[in-house]
Amino acid sequence: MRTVLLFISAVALSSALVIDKRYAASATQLYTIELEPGVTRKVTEDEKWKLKAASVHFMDITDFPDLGKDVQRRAAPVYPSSMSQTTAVNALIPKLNMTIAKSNLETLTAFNNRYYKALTGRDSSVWILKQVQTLVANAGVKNATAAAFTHSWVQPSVILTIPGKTDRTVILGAHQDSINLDSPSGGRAPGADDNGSGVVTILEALRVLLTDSRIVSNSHENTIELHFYAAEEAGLLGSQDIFQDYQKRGRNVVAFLQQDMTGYTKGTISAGRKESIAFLTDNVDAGLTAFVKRVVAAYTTLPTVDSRCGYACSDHASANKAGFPAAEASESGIDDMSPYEHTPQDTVDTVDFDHVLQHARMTVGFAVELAFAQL
Ligand SMILES: *[C@@H]1O[C@H](CO)[C@@H](O)[C@H](O)[C@H]1NC(C)=O
Ligand SMILES: *[C@@H]1O[C@H](CO)[C@@H](O)[C@H](O)[C@H]1NC(C)=O
Ligand SMILES: CC(=O)N[C@H]1CO[C@H](CO)[C@@H](O)[C@@H]1O
Repeated sequence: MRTVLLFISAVALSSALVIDKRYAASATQLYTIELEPGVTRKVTEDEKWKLKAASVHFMDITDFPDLGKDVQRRAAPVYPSSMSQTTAVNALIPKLNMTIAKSNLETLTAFNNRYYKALTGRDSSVWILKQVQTLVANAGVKNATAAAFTHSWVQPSVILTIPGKTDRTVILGAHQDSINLDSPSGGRAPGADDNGSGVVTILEALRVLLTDSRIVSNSHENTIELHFYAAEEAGLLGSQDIFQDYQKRGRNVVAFLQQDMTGYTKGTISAGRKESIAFLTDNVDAGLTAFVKRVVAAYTTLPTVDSRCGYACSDHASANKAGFPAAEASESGIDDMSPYEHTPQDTVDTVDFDHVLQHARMTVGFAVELAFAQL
């Protein structure tokens, strides 16, 4: 019995050694985290995970101390007060197919975890990039670039750019990594809802968007980008790296919509509340958020609710800090969100694909309306 147990723990140990050693942190290495604008603390990696488990949100600004510094915040554009693409969007929405979204989510959750320092976290990123490249190639999109954005850790972010007539850029984002907070480096973290659901929502919206011949031929007004961020769970690392780069290059980002957790509805329903799409009201642009709510009213069958989650609770905080107008939409108000996030129980069977479909409808509406808007 004893030998068997030893054997099992040896197996567990070897499967935990999935960290690329170049990125392994020493137990005493200190990271600078920001808990509120200007409020920082130095912590070890272990202390980072303890704070996270206690639902304390932070940005790890160790490598990005200058994000948002001296930023020339441009006035956000005036977003459309009504929808002008209803014919096009209503033709696209019936093409959204949750069988494909579910199958993509099954593949994503099959990686042991999508931890940013793990080889499986790198492999899942490679898989996402391949999906995007295949969709773009199959649709014959002109001038699109789909590429890895590499960081100082092993998991790259993924960025797709479909240039329009102007450099004004509309971004749809989701984070691709997952984490098991009890065992970050090797623990099982399917991350179905958090936040595989956000990834498959925008992937399926992309597949359908690429059936709009105007977008395929680059005759839309504004440039469209899809971002799949690495290392969100470790303190918004991937999105900080990208938005620091965009800030330095003076990129003209006119709208950013982050979706983080788009498929868990049980919490809302069992609390006797109505299924809805929730919008954060803190660390976002109010005008853009109001516009996305109009998109929800026009193209989904759900009501919206307001929610708050404090500083740095997802990648919109990085865009906002860099001075770009950002909005964030999730499956429910903060109290009703998936209780399984960051655990091995965050699995595909807890995801309500009817709800994911509503997020995908919003995504298509948002992208097409803003692709053709004069901003
Ligand atoms: C959805 O996708 C699946 C898998 O590719 C396919 O078998 C099915 O026919 C599609 N459904 C519709 C309505 O297009
Ligand atoms: C697309 O690429 C072609 C040449 O490959 C170029 O002439 C055209 O200006 C590009 N269009 C955009 C919108 O970048
Ligand atoms: C809305 C939201 O942020 N959802 C989750 C997905 O990712 C981050 C990181 O885990 C979590 O903090 C969020 O709860």
